[in-house]
Amino acid sequence: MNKKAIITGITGQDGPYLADLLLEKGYEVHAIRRRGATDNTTRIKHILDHDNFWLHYGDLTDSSSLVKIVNMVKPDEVYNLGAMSHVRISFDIPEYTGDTGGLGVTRMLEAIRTAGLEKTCKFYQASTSELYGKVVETPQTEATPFWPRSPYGVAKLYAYWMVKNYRESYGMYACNGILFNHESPKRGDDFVTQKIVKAAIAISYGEQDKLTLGNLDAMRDWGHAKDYVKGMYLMLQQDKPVDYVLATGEIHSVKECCEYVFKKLGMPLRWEGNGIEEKGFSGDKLMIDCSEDFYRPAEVQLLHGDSTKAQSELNWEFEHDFYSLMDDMVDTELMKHVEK
Ligand code: NAP
Ligand code: G4F
Repeated sequence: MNKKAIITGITGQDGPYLADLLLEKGYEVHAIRRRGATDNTTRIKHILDHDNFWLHYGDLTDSSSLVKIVNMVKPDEVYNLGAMSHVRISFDIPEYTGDTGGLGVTRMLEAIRTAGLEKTCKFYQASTSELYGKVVETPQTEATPFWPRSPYGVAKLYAYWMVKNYRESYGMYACNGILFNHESPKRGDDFVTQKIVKAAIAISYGEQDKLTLGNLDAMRDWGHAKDYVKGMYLMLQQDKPVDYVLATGEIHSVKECCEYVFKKLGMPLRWEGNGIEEKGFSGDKLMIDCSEDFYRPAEVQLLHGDSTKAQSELNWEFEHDFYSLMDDMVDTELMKHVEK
């Protein structure tokens, strides 16, 4: 019998990569999508007709839909990737962010329990390095204390503890993957790496004048989503549920990301000014400036992960470093431009 998995967040970045991986492994994949006024299945077009892939309408804010789907599918594994995942926007919609990313996890765990599957169904929670927020030690490991700095981070902290609580209270195989930033050609347009890639290409084609960003000095540990979904899968294939950090251990600033991408497109950058006044030029042309609009009320300045535990206990490996990640994103976006 094929294993059955439910994935929430199938229309986002990670969902499609995880679905590809599980389908390759012979799983029957049931994915939950929200109804949208516009088509939100662009990233899963290639698997919509796959014999082992099913889409169900549901919502993490709607218990009845989750209960119905879990009861019908009776999954072996649930990967809970659904959330309002944009940190800055979580300050604009804090209540909804908590409802989806926090309470949504409890709803999903309860759906599994009420279906009587708590001893057989394994649960993966998409936890995050945003839990570390105002970091108290560097690099961050599974033992580093948390200090979230946004409604998003706080919602995910509640979810993190609910997962632990269901593990301790009901003996559920439930674990948190504490994932550092991971990107890909499927990354949403309003996250910084994709925003930089798309703007730099549009500027190089004369379709956009300049790029406006927020905190250029923020540092992130950026990996490739394709590598990270393999870690999610591995976390559910062990004898015991354990929480793991996934990270590359390599950090770069937003400014370095701009420098690499613009240089790759033949527009090397030089910088003038500081803070909000800092500007990036190529030759004499203004390419990048900054605006308060893209800062957060509380910034997370540095995230730097240590994934030694996942590497040694799960044999998790990542193929992509920062440069090959950015190359993949730029090359894919360039190809789309050529095909337009
Ligand atoms: P993403 O691209 O923003 O995708 C989020 C997904 O959640 C989308 O499919 C979205 O559906 C769905 N969703 C939002 N609200 C929902 C609701 N109320 N009910 C059901 N589904 C809902 O995020 P991602 O980058 O793939 O990340 C996947 C998960 O990992 C998220 O939980 C994120 O917080 C977490 N995470 C991400 C990173 C990272 O660097 N990418 C790092 C750590 C943790 P729509 O298309 O309908 O909006
Ligand atoms: O790409 P970002 O929006 O990602 P952020 O805030 O680190 O969050 C992502 O990673 C988390 C894991 O650590 C996930 F949990 C979360 O769901 C999401 O996937 O911003 C990266 C950095 C930030 O410091 C931000 O202040 O880039 C800085 N930045 C500078 N200018 C900008 C911009 N970010 C965005 N989105 N847009 C800008 O114009």
